[in-house]
Amino acid sequence: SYSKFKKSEEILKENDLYVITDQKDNLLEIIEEILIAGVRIIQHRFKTGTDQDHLQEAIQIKNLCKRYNSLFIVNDRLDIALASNADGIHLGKDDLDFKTARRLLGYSKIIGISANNEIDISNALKEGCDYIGIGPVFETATKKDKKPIGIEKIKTLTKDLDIPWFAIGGIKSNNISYLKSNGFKKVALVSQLMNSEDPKEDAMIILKKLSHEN
Ligand code: TZP
Ligand code: MG
Repeated sequence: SYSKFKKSEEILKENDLYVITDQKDNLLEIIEEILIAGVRIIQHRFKTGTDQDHLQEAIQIKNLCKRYNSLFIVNDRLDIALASNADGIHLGKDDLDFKTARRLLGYSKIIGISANNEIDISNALKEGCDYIGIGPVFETATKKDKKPIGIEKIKTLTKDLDIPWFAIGGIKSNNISYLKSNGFKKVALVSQLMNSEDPKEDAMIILKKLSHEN
């Protein structure tokens, strides 16, 4: 049957740029700019504030994403993902386990996990995860506590991986060509767009660099 909406898995597969939010006064404006630029995957990352504020912001971003047929993924929090009717959740090491998330979210929602070694990846695949975030690739102020795993290690980890995976950590518009020349196709980033003076222009530049014509 025909639907004007793409399935979440298709959006994940077709898009190479995954943008994660930071806490900003003008966050909704930034998000709308990058949606206008063509970004189709947004993750809401909210680390400090009340649960009420967290959910309210999540619902606002979800509504924006819906207008632009974009995926809205919630970081860490299953309750916020459910309450905002997110398209999926991103789980790290300290978050609820995959099986519980799948049980509560169902099979129509996306579950992504963070991985930095072979065991993480094989567990994620066994559980039926929809995509993997791998990093940090480079050192990054956004996640100071994690040591970069580097390009060579990521190449080895992803050699036979056949679900979408996104490299993350210290990715900027000026190192995307380098990553691409090393076989990386998909990237996730925070600060490059969240701290940009012109998020729309910068998102367009990054999308262009990631595109196949480049
Ligand atoms: N996970 C691994 S590195 C990272 C996360 C959330 C932070 C990425 O932020 P930036 O600013 O794109 O380096
Ligand atoms: Mg997390």
